[in-house]
Amino acid sequence: MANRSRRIRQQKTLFETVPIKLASNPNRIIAHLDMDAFFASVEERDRPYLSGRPIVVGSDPNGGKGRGVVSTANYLARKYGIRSAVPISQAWQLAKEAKKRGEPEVIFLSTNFRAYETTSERVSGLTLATLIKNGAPDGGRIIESAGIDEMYLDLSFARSYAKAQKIALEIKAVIKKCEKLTCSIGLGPNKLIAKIASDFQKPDGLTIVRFDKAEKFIEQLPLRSIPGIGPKMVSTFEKLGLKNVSNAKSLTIDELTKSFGRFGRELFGRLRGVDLRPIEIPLPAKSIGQHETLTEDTNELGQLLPRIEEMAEKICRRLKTGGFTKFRTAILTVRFSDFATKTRSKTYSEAISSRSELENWAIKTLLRFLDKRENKFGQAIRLIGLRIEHLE
Ligand code: TTP
Ligand code: MG
Repeated sequence: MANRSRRIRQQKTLFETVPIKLASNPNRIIAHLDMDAFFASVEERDRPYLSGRPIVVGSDPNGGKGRGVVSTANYLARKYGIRSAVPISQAWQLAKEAKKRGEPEVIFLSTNFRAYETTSERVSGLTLATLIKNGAPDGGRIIESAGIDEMYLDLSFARSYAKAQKIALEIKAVIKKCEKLTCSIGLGPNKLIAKIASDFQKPDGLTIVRFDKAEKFIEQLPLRSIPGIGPKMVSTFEKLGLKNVSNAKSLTIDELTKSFGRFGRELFGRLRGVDLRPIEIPLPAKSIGQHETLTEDTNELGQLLPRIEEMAEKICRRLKTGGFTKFRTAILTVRFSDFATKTRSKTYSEAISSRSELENWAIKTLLRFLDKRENKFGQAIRLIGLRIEHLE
């Protein structure tokens, strides 16, 4: 035992990568899902007459005098050099040149965020449903939204890359079938590797990089493709004579910290394919909540009432054992059988302590989800959750 701890201490000082690598969990499997040419794909899907044409979504090109930028271009328009953040006037010019060469004309469209947001919500619902169907813990920290068209998934519950791959393929198939959209997924031991992998074989790709291959995978990439390394950092590396990931690994943590401040330590790990960031679900600080997936989807009040009563009771008990007496905000979450999830909250002007008040509000709010007010199609409920915040 003594020998072993001396050996680890020695390695720690001799070889700085060891403590960082030891901290990684080899059983973690993380996926990053990113929709392909998202805004443009939604437009193409919703207007079938655009199918197969180069599409640019962004601000008004105004005959080449427009001042905004391109939000995104589909893959056909990208062939003309048009992509996100390119000035719309330049995109117009590139489109004009393509047309002169006799290539298909580019269609310019303005953004329609509502359509992208609702599509994004449905994609998240379909993904969550597929995960739960495959044995993921319902209500667990398994999905982190990372933007309108991307999310991280914790597939560690799959226990093997083979199973995780099967789940990823199923998610892709479900999204394709239900939303008529493609996405690309990366699987890896952490968020960093998964994110890079999802971009590796776009569109409609699936790239798997296992724990033991992560460092080699990162090594062959240009520095710019490591998330967190922007053009400014690349030029700092270049000034130090370091052109790629493999060169950059020659720097110690201290040297990286000197050049890049506090991010240096994180960077030391990233250059080695190590990333300890957890899947994060933005949870309100200092809150107490309960949720329950019902044994059977239902919209019968008689089945739901006891659940609410029980949750209110447990929450108020935990409020007291947590050293609080009152709360100001109550939140009810309802997940329907199609996985659409809705939340309603109430903030009291003065903090309250009453369990029956919490219960009454929750039941009154739940009733809205059982009739036409909040449930037009009479869907059954799959999960209910109750939470209190602003504890005093
Ligand atoms: P991305 O996922 O970066 O791009 P994308 O989905 O269009 O294409 P890819 O297949 O390469 O993933 O961004 C998602 C959406 O966010 C994109 O469709 C439009 C929007 N967006 C902007 O509005 N401006 C930008 O600069 C970028 C990068 C994206
Ligand atoms: Mg995308």
